[in-house]
Amino acid sequence: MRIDKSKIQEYNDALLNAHKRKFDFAAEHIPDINNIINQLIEFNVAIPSWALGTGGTRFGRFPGGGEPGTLEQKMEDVGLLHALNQSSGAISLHIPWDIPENYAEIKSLAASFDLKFDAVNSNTFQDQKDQELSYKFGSLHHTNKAVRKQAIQHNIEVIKHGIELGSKALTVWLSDGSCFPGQLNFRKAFQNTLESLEEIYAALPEDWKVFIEYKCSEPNFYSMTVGDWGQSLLFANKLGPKAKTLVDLGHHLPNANIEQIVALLLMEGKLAGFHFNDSKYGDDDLTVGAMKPYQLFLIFNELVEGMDARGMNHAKDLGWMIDASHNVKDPLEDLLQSVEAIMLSYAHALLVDRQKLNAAQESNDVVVAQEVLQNTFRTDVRAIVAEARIRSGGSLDPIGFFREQKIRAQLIAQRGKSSIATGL
Ligand SMILES: [Mn+2]
Repeated sequence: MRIDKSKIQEYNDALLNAHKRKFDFAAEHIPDINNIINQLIEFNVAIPSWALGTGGTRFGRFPGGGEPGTLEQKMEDVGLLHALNQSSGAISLHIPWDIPENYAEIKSLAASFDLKFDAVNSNTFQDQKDQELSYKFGSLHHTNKAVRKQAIQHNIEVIKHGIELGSKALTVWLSDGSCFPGQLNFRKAFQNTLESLEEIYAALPEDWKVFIEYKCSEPNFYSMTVGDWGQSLLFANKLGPKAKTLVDLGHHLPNANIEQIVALLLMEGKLAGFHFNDSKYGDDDLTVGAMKPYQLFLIFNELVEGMDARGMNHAKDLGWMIDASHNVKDPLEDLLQSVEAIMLSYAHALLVDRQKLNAAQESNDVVVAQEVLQNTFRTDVRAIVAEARIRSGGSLDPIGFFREQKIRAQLIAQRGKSSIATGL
């Protein structure tokens, strides 16, 4: 379904006076507020094609109805999110869950929703129907060369789909690893993976990148062949300038200092981008900012500082994507919450008084350094983010609008109560 822009306008009009008061108050002491709003307008977070249906756990899945059953419907859903928040202008496809059949049609559909194609994602963590060889014991690291070959070929296929759609990056996440001590020769596993990645790297077009995602555990519980940022960076450095490390917030051991990892990867020019989610215990795939909003702000603080130090474009020079889907919420409402949390953290990071923070760091004034960050974090920037949203044609209150317009009920009416998103 498509959102009628006049309905958004109508809904905004009723809320405008109250918003204006909040915005004026929030903006009062920010000298370059328009510059900050423009940066917020530029910033977009890609939505993965698998986040539009209800996720599940291994215990069950409880779909809420009206889920997108085709790639076209998934794009419609991302278009809907983007119409409401003006910050979700890209979709990240997962192959083979979402193979486009007609590139020209899919591209023109994307253009009609003002969507771009973000990184394409390969999948060698499952066996597909009719697949010749199994990935039970891994893919790019497999002891059997024929299995590695099959996985390499799949990644090259994914690149080909991406080229047709205008993507510029391939994300490789491997479930390769071992569940028991002794199962694997770590060095051989690394070398097999490197050789496989070299073949994939050689198939990348000139202006493409390969993002190497790491994860500390799961589905393997003793070792992961790309288990942390050190391993990913080793691969990225050996492969060359087109290879970079992708950070997924849920893929670390508990209490890892992700902001420090980000700072150093950026310093090395090796940070590919982000998969946003939140977690309490493991790879929980919870809504961004739901558990550790201060950590998210600290990460954005390092991102903005580090990108500015390298003269990078915040909106374009890293890949930004949500990677979460869970069991109990309407996936579209959840994605609106996640994007909002990201925008709030980004806004906070833009507001940090860098001069004061730098001076405090240089003079080892620990208290002032902490004050600078915490005062910023405790500033209410919701009206600033909302102002950016309405200036670009979005809704003042995306979730309020979604509920008022009964959008899920409309989707159920169109697609049916039992329509299930493909892929998950
Ligand atoms: Mn991820």
